Amino acid sequence: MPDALSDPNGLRASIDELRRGRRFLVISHARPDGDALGSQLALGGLLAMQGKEVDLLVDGGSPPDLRFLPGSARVGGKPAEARPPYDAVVVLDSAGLDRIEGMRAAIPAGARVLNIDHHASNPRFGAVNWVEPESGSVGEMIYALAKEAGWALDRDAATCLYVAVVTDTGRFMFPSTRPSTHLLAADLLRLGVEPGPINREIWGSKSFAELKLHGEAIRAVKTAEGGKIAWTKLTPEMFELAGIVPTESQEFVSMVKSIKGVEVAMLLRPSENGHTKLSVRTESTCDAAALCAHFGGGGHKRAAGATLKMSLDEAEKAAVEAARASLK
Ligand SMILES: [Mn+2]
Repeated sequence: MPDALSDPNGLRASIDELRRGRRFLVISHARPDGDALGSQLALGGLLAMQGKEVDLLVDGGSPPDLRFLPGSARVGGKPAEARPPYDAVVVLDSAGLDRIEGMRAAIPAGARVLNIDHHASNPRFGAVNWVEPESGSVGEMIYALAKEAGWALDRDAATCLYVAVVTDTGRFMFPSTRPSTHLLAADLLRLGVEPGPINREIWGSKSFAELKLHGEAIRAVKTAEGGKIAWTKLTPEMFELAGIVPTESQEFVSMVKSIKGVEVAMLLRPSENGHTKLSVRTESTCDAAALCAHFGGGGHKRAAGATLKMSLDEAEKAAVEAARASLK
């Protein structure tokens, strides 16, 4: 990798751990995104190719929109599907151990945890920790791990890593995109990855109902601070009108962020128990992770989230106030 790793010791310790063990459990965060599930499947494939036994688990299983990933049918969704003992449990793309939610029950008491992540706020909860906050995705870390260990990627693992990278870098558009990110993508394409069909699966597979929900969300956009802050909220009425429940919010908040001059873009939507989920995307003038930490959430500097224990309307007021305060 031409861009230096900030934690090369973490990488070496991770490889040692994976070389030494024979049986592994690999877990990614609940309701996995492309980076979480793609990294999980790629690492699972790499370990299997080294003759290791690997179980893959994620709370709730593979989400329907990522079932096009090769191997995704192998991912279990219930803790009872774990088959201990394991030499180590690998936790991926999780800013804290709580991010794996119900899958904590799958980790045997006293198990060695290997924590591989790219969130700056990661509290190093593992026995072995490899954290690279400069990395745009965990997918890039798994690629670096394969290179360093001398483990060859097959086409399926390459496809999973490509999905991890292309989603977590916002199609190579987030500031976390580095020269090494594009070199890695080039290498994955040489291994047979087809970007066209993948992009169609991820961004070109909306139902008409989802598109209608997007329309409603656009109609509801509001702005403040002369257009520097923009937000929208998805109400239960909108979901009813469209007849769906989206599993993912990245596209809605990116849409708000695409307005010229917007420095803080926010999406509010209902979550369980009458609480509200907040997603934030920002320019360099505002730290999204700090804004969300205010509500007990977290994430990256330009992309973060939180769950507010408030109604949609109360959360809207609180989030806009916090956005105002956080603008430098
Ligand atoms: Mn990630």
